[in-house]
Amino acid sequence: SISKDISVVFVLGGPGVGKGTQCSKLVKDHMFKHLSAGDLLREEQNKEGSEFSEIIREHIKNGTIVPQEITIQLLKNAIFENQNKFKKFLVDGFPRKMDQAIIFEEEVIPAKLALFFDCTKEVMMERLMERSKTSGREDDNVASIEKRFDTFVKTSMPVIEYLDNTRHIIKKIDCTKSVDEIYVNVQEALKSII
Ligand code: UP5
Ligand code: MG
Repeated sequence: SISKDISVVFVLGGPGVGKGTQCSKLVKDHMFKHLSAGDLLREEQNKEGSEFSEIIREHIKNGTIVPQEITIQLLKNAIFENQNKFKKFLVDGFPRKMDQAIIFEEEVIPAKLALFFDCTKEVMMERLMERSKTSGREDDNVASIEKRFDTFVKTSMPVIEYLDNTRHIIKKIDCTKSVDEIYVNVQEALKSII
């Protein structure tokens, strides 16, 4: 089972806002284990013989949310496998739908904090179009990006509001700035943990 001594931080925000970028910096400086839900899903999608490949591929291409039981199982396994080595976990890009938030905090572990990376759509689109030149990601094209934005606004913003108004664990960070300026604010927001 999952140890009660670990700290989980949710890292949330729209597509291309810079979740992965900031998590990589925290890993270098502060001994976090970084778990990106999207990366875990892409890895499962590419695993030979996975019964979930097709369903994951379809959801990622359409920018919709993979059924929560698949993602929660992947996260739970990854935390379990790493909890002897790490005490602090960055859960990046999750939860992004209400059912995921409720079930994860009930059945896996409640988060200590949640970062909300806030940015304009124009800036996020620009970052993703730049990344699309080299990322090889099947969802880095204008049609998929528009769908990811839609899902973020309709389905994921309510989770951020719940974590803010009901759980009181949201720290909002302006992510229109440079990577290093944002990182100063990220570390400040996490000072009770790092
Ligand atoms: N960049 C970063 N910060 C910058 C800055 N301050 N200034 C200038 N450039 C900056 O950054 C994106 C690009 O911007 C990079 O080129 C970076 O160098 C530059 P990155 O750090 O990669 O942004 P990130 O927020 O991680 O963007 P990502 O595309 O990964 O976010 P998404 O939330 O869209 O993608 P994710 O991988 O989390 O999810 C993909 C899909 O998986 C979802 O759409 C969904 O279909 C599925 N999914 C689920 O179904 N359930 C889940 O729980 C999670 C995912
Ligand atoms: Mg990412």
